[in-house]
Amino acid sequence: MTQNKKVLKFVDDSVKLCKPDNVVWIDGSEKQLDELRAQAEKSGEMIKLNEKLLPGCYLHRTAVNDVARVEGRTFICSRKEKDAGPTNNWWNPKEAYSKLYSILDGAMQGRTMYVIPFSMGAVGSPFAKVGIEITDSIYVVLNMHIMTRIGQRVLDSLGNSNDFVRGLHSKVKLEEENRYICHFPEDNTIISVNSGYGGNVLLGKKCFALRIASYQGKNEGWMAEHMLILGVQNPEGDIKYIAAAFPSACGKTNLAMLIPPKVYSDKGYKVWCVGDDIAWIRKGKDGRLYAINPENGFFGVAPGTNEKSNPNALASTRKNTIFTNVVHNLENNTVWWEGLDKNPPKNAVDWKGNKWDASKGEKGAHPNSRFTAPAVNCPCLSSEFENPNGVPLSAIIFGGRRAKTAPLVYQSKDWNNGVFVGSIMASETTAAASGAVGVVRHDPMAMLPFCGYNMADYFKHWIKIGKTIDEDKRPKIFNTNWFRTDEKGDFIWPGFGDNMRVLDWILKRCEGRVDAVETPIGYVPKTEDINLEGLTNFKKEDLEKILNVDKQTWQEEAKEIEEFYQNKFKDTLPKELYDELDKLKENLK
Ligand code: OXD
Ligand code: MN
Repeated sequence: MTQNKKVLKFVDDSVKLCKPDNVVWIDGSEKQLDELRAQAEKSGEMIKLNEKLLPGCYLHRTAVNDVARVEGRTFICSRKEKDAGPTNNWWNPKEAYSKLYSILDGAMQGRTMYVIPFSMGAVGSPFAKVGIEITDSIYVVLNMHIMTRIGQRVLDSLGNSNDFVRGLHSKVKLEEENRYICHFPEDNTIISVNSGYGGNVLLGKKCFALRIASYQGKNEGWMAEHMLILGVQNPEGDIKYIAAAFPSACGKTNLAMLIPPKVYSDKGYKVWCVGDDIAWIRKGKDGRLYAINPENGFFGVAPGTNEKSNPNALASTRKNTIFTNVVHNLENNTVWWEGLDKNPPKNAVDWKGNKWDASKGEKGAHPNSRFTAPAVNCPCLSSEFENPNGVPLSAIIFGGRRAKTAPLVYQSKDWNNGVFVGSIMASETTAAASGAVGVVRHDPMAMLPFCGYNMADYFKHWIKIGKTIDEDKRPKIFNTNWFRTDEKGDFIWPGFGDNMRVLDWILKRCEGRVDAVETPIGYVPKTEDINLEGLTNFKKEDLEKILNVDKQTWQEEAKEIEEFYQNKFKDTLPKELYDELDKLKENLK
């Protein structure tokens, strides 16, 4: 399929190491994919679902001990430890290669090795980057087909270039104690062993498009971010684009596919989805920042997705989708998860493969169960989705899941203050990564698990990018928090489609069409400027509550931030961020 000597050598070396029975190059043809689907069905790796109700859809179950990203076993293997920085696990590359090669030695005996050429970004886009993933999993091939652009056309676009990421994955024996997700940014290489969970094994996604790409972006002058991208169309037909960073399982997919409330849709507002998880951002010819979504599908969290919370996501999963670790509804050979509707199937199998009785109170779908759905299925997919030059950004939003502290929305004072706002992001942990859930942790720019190099240098890179853009062309930077709770622990803000009301304020601020209240942390809306029309059960007093910036709480937060900065980064942190912290402390006096 290719004459590229570097690609051929990578495959040859991997064959010598893993010793598969045979090697199959993925050309991207439907014929080949169909054969693989049939094979996976025959072996039980995937279950074919009801062709009438869910055409082209399959169900897969991972091993019970392999259901989320494993941050504790994810490594950045740079030559110098300081280049991985204080927030990453570091492993000396020599030792890491040696251990990984010993695990991979003969790991594919009796198996087939698949070679997947893939492109992150539309093939031929100036943003696009090529990868080759080698794997022994058909599930990985079929997911990569949905999540990226694969096949012969990718090899053709690569030509004889050496500019591709080498990804080597093997399930080996799915041993938890020998599970490693390793990145070698200086070698453009990723090795993942003993896992079959998407975030650990679809190497185009977190491993390449965030960890390796963030490192490439630092060296090449662009940014790889854990951000959704959406376009808000106003009644005149103008579309403004926003990128937003939220930690895993904090509603990026829901915001990216938002359906505006009636008061907005009646006037002609629409929201278009460009991406729900990753943005690659670079300066365009006109001096503004442009973003593409390097992916080609959605790897979304299933539980909680329903007709009300996210009808567009649900519609995206109605054909050619792979479901992982959800409930198998045997009544009609479809799928179900908690929060889909109030009617759990009576005759069903849970995510572990056991007969499931909903009335016993145990969850049927894993909280991190997923759908892998093609982007083209999405009813609100932006017409700019394939635009090789991306979309121009008017605003950037950072946000977390915070029961208290952060107001519904605030605007930073300028670019560096915005970088500060991103750097102090904190959020309650979710089921997307293994470990405790609901614990507040600092997660700068939602990149804590995904920055492929020293995070202090990453902050410097953000500051540097700001300097390269004229002030009037820089996107304005905001922070949102949909998750403030009342005394009973219930969410105060309705969220979902009603987040449009906040996006509306954000865009008005970008256009200088609305005033704001200056607080110690930034600009907060005047209550009358958040449109509450048509919102039942939500009072102006509730809005006042969630827009409130409590000085004492923020004084404590500032102490927290200082500790975080000092403990993690000490004097490696850019001076600009310490200056911003000083300003915040001063404002809070
Ligand atoms: C994801 C994640 O899958 O962040 O997008 O875990
Ligand atoms: Mn994510």
